[in-house]
Amino acid sequence: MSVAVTRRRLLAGIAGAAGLAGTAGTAAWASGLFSTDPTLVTSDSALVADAEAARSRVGAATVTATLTPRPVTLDLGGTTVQTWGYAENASGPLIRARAGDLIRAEVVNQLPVATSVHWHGIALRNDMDGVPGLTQQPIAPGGRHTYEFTAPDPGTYFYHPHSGVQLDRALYGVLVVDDPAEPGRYDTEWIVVLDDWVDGTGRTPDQILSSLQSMGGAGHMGGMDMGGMDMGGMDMGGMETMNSPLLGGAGDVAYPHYLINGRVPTAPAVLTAKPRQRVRIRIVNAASDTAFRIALGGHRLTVTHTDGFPVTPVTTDALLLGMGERADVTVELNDGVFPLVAAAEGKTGQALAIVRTGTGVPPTATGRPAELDRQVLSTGTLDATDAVRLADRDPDRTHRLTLGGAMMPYRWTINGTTFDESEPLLVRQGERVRLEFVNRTTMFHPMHLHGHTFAVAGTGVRKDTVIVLPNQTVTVDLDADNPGQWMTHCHNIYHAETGMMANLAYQA
Ligand SMILES: [Cu+2]
Repeated sequence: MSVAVTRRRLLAGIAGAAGLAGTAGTAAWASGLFSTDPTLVTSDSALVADAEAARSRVGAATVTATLTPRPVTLDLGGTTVQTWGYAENASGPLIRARAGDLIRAEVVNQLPVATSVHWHGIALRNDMDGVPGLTQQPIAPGGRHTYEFTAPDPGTYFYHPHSGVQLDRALYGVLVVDDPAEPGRYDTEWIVVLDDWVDGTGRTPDQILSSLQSMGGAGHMGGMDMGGMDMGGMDMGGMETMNSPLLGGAGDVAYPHYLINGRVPTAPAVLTAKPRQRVRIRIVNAASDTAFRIALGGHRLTVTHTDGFPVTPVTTDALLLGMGERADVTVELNDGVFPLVAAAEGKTGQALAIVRTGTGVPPTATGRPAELDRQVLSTGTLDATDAVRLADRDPDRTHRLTLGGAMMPYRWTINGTTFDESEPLLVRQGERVRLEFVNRTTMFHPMHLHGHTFAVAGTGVRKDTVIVLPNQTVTVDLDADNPGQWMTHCHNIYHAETGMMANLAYQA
């Protein structure tokens, strides 16, 4: 997800980049911060600082963290992998603050490549958004960078690099912003991080990206993976279709492992509580190419939040979460041992954790709770609570983002162009902006917007990442109240990296 630049802005940025010879080398960061385009609110604008000043709270606490992205050896549960991570476990360090707190995170880059940290879902100051080439310089190998921003809204968030396909390693962590007015209608809390895993099993995510591009998805026909080819270093064992009844084309990569909290299903994480306790489960889909269908055997899930923001609670058997989406659910626990399963939607395989409140036979690694095949809820159908509903207002401006692309050649586009050829989508501060995501492909795309939480048309549910199904349109509205330069992109990391990104650009 490195940012290339439009030709126009590249020309504007050359003067600024020239003085930075010797670092990073690519043209990718010759835009944005270094742009001399006077018509745009760049991340170093006084308007960005003004917005932060309005957000900051007198007497707020400061939460500090140090993130050291580095080569690590992880034990996924009998499977040991060499990878890159922020910690010695695949869930990453938890950062926890209260709404309004200042978060100060120092990043010490011990990777052999440049990196960055994006704070996914947070309506933060633009110059801390972590997009190399647009809001900052990349953090060079051996370099340091300090992120400092107010986290205004409570909720479940996460953070990860916005550099290449680094997210598909163990470079992510959860950021929980607690609500000072939390009603606390639960006894305990678990954090559940979902991931699709390949690194250290024979190929790196960068090699998968290369093979997708060079093979052009050979063997894929109309979004269907015919299997059998050497993709991702996996023996796919003959015919495999990556199609889902809920999503259509469900992914481009068959991963060897699916993880909950960094563990494979044969050595699952165990979550413990007492019978009849109410647990709040904060679920984060940190995967790069996999949506998950989640269920807890013997229970129903009451969804209370998605992407940090509250919804009218809905009880369901199972829940579908796309890449980059989060959901908070509450469950009143029965007495016994239960499987918490996240099935890789449209793929073969699943992630597992064990919920234990008493005695019982542990679930098997491949057991499939019946709840997975009952009622399955998609977060985009939830209703916003009145407290977070956007006021009724006609849009001042509408941008249509037509999503295009295919497996062969492996190239994903917005409005017919990859990001490096695209023009910014212009907005002005104070406007109500409508985005129409029009999907003309056979794949689903979880579309994410930085720095804002939009309202999905129809239900008003507030989200920063929304699934757009094949041949469907999802319309969202947002208040342009956070000046700067923001990415909107598919959160399939391979789609984003090969072009499915755009820049929502505030005009001065
Ligand atoms: Cu996509």
